[in-house]
Amino acid sequence: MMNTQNVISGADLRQTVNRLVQTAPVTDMHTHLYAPEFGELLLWGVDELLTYHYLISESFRWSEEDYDLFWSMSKREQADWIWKRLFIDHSPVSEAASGFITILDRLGLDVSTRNLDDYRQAIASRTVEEQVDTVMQIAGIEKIVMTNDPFDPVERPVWLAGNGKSDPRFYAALRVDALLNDWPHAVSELQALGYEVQAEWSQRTQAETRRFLKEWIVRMDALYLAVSMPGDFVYPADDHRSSMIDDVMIPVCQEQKIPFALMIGVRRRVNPGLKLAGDMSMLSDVSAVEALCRRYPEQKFLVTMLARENQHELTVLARKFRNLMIFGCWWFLHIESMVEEMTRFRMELLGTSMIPQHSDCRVFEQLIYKWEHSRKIIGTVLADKYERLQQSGWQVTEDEIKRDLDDMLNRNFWRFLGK
Ligand code: HDL
Ligand code: ZN
Repeated sequence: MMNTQNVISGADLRQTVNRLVQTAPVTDMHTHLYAPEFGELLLWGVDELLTYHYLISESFRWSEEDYDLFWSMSKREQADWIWKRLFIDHSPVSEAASGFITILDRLGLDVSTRNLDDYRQAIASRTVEEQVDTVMQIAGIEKIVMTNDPFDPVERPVWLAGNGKSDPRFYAALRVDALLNDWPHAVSELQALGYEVQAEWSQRTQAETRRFLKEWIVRMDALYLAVSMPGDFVYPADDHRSSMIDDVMIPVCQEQKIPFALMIGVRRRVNPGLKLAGDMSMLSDVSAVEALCRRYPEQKFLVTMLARENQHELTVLARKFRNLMIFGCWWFLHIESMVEEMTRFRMELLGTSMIPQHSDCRVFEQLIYKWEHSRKIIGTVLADKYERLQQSGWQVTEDEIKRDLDDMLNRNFWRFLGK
């Protein structure tokens, strides 16, 4: 018999969901943020926020200036350049631009003054530790999963000095795109780190690449192994990617008992002049994910795809494979219209057995807007579904709403990891 103590009446339901969704603790399971121990890798403050690569590409739509002229500017000059074009000369109505305004307001700054130097001064008056604590509290973020790359010369020494796991709020994900997408470069990096690998796919090279992954998974206590793939990723195939997955990545993930995260559908540098801002999305092949899930039923796969056109098929696939956990509205899909569309059909097809969002934040204060906007949408969709249940006499309790939100925003991730 159900506990009728805290059944929510119809009139209070939506209000209760909205209250609970705004405060539900979140594990942000894919970000490019870092704990303060990582020093300059942790980006924060007004100039980093305004030079976010999303805003760089949007600003160039209002400029005929030479790309290299922009890249020759200081970070502050770039921020001023973007502020003028996206905020003063034109209204900041895009997701990323309006997000900057949301951040300023939630940090208690007076948005009506539009005085960028005042904002800079106010935020720069804090220590990075204070800003991390403040932002995580405002955004309701309990745990953050970083994106960690042993090939990064700035990051590697932090791990080798044993300082990567100092802050218990931050977790590692081992990211090794080069192993899949730029093997020649990976070979030179691995050789420089003392691993006996060669370009040809010998048993020794496979064993040494597995040793590299195992050593770094252990060193980082990595929660999962992550790679991003272009949309032309096909599997199985008689190519390097399939060999790397079958001979190295899957065996290591199975031995270390961690999920393999695939982020599929990026076409890098379609406009080289924009650098990091020049990446594009592309239609991908969901059957590659299907083949992996079927071939490795004991292996857990975390998957997100970049093209809107792939989302419904990927969601249907998740109905077929319990070792597939789809997550987030990634990158160009992290906009209100797509979060709404994707959250609706994901919930209609999977119930609450999915991870509706991750932030992908690169600059720390972005947690504030990326999560506030998404929480509202997730709450609205969930309330719609509860109301339909209620119309049929199904009564929802406050504890059940908390449970469902905790599943989607936190527990589904950790449960999938077996933690
Ligand atoms: O490959 C990735 O993890 C992407 O998220 C890229 O980092 C991309 O530049 C990004 O920041 N997307 O939000
Ligand atoms: Zn990312």
